[in-house]
Formats: sequence, structure tokens, C-alpha cells
Amino acid sequence: MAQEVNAVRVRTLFLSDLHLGTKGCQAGTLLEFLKAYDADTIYLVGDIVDGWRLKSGWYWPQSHNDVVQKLMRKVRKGARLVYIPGNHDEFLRDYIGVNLGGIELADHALHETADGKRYLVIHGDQFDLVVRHARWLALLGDGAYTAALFINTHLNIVRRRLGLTYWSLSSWAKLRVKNAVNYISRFEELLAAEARRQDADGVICGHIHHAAMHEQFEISYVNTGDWVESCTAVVEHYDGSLQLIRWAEAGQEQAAAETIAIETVSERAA
Ligand SMILES: [Mn+2]
Repeated sequence: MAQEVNAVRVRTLFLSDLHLGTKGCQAGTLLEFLKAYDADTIYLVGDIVDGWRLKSGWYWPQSHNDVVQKLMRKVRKGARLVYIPGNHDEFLRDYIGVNLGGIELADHALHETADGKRYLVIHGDQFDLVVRHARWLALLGDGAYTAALFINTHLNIVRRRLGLTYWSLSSWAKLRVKNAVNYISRFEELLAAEARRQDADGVICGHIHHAAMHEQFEISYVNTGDWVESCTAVVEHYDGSLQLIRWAEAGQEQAAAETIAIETVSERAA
């Protein structure tokens, strides 16, 4: 306990797209964040360990181990940890429904906030093909949409078996800069629609490395972002309110300020 006495405690913590096992992962910064925040429940919303990259060359420095250790330490201290695999850690999808040493593996989850709102928690790669071919699928109707979701998942399993790299919607969209905004907004719209289909009040996802929190589609759309570029996370406070933390920018200073305030009371007074 001693190590995290100064941590900000939240009801729930949502993290995605850490990409541990790649040089891009900002593990040191992430570790600082994990020291600053403690939660009753932690959702890992996919692409936590990058299995695709690990296969083509092992990259696992001590800092990546430290992140895993820090998360496991939180579990030992009583945190509930739900791991929802994404496309880069798809190998874990074979273990969905299993509890691995205190880690619950799930395809998706329905999270209820303290104020009774229900959120669909899902990585989001399931919608790549639909996003890419939205116009055609809209013309073909609902059956085509369901088929695309099915094909999307199975096409990538086949690619994986063949040792091909995952086709990435986000990097593909980024290459087409002019259209990137369109793809992002289409992704957001689809995820919002899926939440509505599942009778939820909102969705919390990752995958496209684009943190966001808005109600543009008459439902809460929340994207946790990533720890490769933006260093973002989403927390649920004890009143049920959600907050997007941009750790690389203001979050760090804010948490530091709160930490100093706690120190002032508990330590400096002594
Ligand atoms: Mn992904």
C-alpha cells in the first residue's frame, strides 16, 4: 500500500492500446500514470500486448515488465481487472471467459457507472470492414452489415494463421489524411450505433488511437485513446462522471497538484 498512498482513487479506470512489446509504447510515462491513479475496477480495452510485433522480433524491455507488474500489484491489492482483447492481442481471444490469475478475459463488457448508466466496453476492430465499406454496406442493408462484422473477425484470424500482419484501419486512414476525419467519425458513429443496439447509454472503446468523449450521435461516445502517441486514459469518478485524461498534457500537472494537496495534509503536518 505504501507505494501508492498518494494516488488519486477512482471507481473505474479504462486503458487501451498500450502496445506493450513495441518500441512505440510509452511505458515509462504509463508507469507514472499508474502510480498516480488507483481504481476499484480496471478495464484493459484491447491492444495491450502487441502479439503481432512480438512474433516478428522480441522486444520486451524492463519498463514493459514494470507496467505488467504494476497492474498485477493492483489486482493483488483487490482491484478487479477485466481484459478485453483487441486485434493486436487477438491470441487472447481464444481464452475469452477464462479467469487467468485474477484477470477476467472478455470479448466485450457492459459497465454500469455509479449513476446507473450502462456502457458497452469493446475494443472496436470488429468494425473495420464496415467503416471501410460503409457506403456499399448501407446500400446492401442490415444482413450485409452483420456479414461484414463476421468477415472482419474471420479474415483477420486467417491473416494471422498465414503470418500476415493485421490490416490496420487507423494507420490506413492516417495514410489518407484527407479522409482520416471521415473514417474517424464513421467509426464513432458505428460504435455508437452498436451501443444503442445493445441497449446501452454509451460506448467506451479504443482501437483508432484517437481519444474522444462526446455525444454527437445521441449517445455517449468515449474513446480511451492510446499510449503510443497521445498518452490518454478515461476514469470514472465515484459520482459516476467520466473524465478523459490527457496525461502528456494537463493530467500530469493536475494529478501532481492533487498529490501535493494530500501530502500537505498527511505528511507535512506530521
Ligand atoms: Mn486495435
